[in-house]
Amino acid sequence: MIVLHHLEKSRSFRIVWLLEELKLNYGLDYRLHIHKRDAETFLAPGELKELHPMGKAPILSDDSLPEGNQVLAESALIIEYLLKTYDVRHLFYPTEGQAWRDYTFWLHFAEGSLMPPAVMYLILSKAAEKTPFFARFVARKIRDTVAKVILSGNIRSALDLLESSLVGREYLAGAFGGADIQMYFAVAAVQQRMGLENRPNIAAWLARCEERAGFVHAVEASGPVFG
Ligand SMILES: N[C@@H](CCC(=O)N[C@@H](CS)C(=O)NCC(=O)O)C(=O)O
Repeated sequence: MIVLHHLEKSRSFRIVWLLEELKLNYGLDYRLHIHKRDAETFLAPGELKELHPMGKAPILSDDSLPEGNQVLAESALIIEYLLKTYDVRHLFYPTEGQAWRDYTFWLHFAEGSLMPPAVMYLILSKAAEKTPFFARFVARKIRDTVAKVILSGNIRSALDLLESSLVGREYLAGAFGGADIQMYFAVAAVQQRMGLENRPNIAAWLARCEERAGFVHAVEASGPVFG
């Protein structure tokens, strides 16, 4: 049995979505365990640390793996594992050529290049909002300066690259697949916090992702992606 430990309103939504796509196409069954965030800190609850030393979601276990190695963390690994093991018709991942290079690039770009500045911006924003009133102006100034000097430039470059990569194509590696799932969360998070400015190809790609039955089922199963 596959068990997914999902943290509410988090990037582990990706894996719920992928599992729903696999369920629709292959009848793959899985159990979903939804963990609540700490109301005060918004962090993951301590119980995730009992499953994996990092204590972050997603965490997936599959009892068809060898004993002692049944627990997986990191969204990119989990996506690769699920596709290599269960997507036997290669519906969601290309295995060679430019399509494979595009798939692998975006699979890693999401966590390696786009999420770090996006999360940093989110943390600075949250810190500014939690700062006592008399010092909040200063905290916001720090956030805006860091955002202007480092974060916005990196995020803008990432969005520009994505926008141009989507010219004339519906999905990141040609056909819909694991790379779209991995990137969707990162891009939708940026859209939520900072907006996309005028990037019609990205907006159309996000909408295409959200229309998929697998995406809709994943939201039904796990709740809203953001909160
Ligand atoms: N690179 C990891 C990141 C995992 C991660 O940071 N997960 C977040 C979910 S958005 C988490 O569990 N945050 C709660 C916490 O850090 O306590 C992945 O892609 O799986």
